[in-house]
Amino acid sequence: MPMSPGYIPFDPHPSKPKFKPPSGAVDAHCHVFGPENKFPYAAERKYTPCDAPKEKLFVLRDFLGFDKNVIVQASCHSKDNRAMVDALEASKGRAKGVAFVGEEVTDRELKWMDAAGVRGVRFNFLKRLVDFTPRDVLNRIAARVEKLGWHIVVYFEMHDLPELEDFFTSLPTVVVVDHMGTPDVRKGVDHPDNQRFHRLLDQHKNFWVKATCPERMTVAGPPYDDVVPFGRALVEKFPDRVIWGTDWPHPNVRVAPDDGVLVDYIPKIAPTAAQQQKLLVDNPMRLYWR
Ligand code: 0GY
Repeated sequence: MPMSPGYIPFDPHPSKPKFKPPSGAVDAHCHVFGPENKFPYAAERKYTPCDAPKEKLFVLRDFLGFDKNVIVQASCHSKDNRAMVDALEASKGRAKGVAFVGEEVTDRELKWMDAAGVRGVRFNFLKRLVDFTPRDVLNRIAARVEKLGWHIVVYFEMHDLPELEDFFTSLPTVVVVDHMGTPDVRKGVDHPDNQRFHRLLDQHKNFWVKATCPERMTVAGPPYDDVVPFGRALVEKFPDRVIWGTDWPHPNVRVAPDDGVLVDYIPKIAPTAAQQQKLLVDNPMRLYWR
């Protein structure tokens, strides 16, 4: 089983951010891992994380000044969504979830997840994280989750967009793109690859985007100023379809980021109070707490 060597744990002591999120702010992309003795990691996983249980996520949420979380199923738990659902159930209505399922998932399991607060499934196209799933299988899953009113989160690398775009635009649900479509920041915002991604968002109003993960894309390092133009362009062009999250506990990053520094990045991409309100409250509430 291929494993990422030397998995880097999250920063246990993030700094207190200077930026205060508006009341009711949602961290709309984070994960829970384990604990392994209760929720073992999947045999087919491509990396083994350190435990990052719900209790630690909720402490971080409060420390950073957030009110709610959206917990995204990560590939190290594969299709076993129990740790994520357990966190939703413990959150007292303050967390919603995005699951990872195969077509063997039963209607009963989908109902169980829906009742717990799951509002979407994730289609992951990163070869280093998951094995290939045929499009017809994904189409059948899409048709089933559409009936529940769920959306589909897509995670891909921007250089793969040309071969994925037709499939994405054929999906019948709202489609939420992870991590700004993972642009190469060295190429700049105006590069044709990034402009193609903006065009996709422009032409398909069912597409949303997460202005997340400057720490994954940066070349310069913290405070991630080289990534600011990318997040800022999305907030300016698509103010009603953009959301933000920490990505805690940051699987597979080279250097564990300080979550306080990530929160202080928010006003750089969303400088006005109106933009911050949409990015952190109105948009995620419309998508997940409707
Ligand atoms: C992320 C990023 C990663 C991992 C996962 O599902 C996952 O394992 O999401 C990654 O390694 O890029 O979205 O948090």
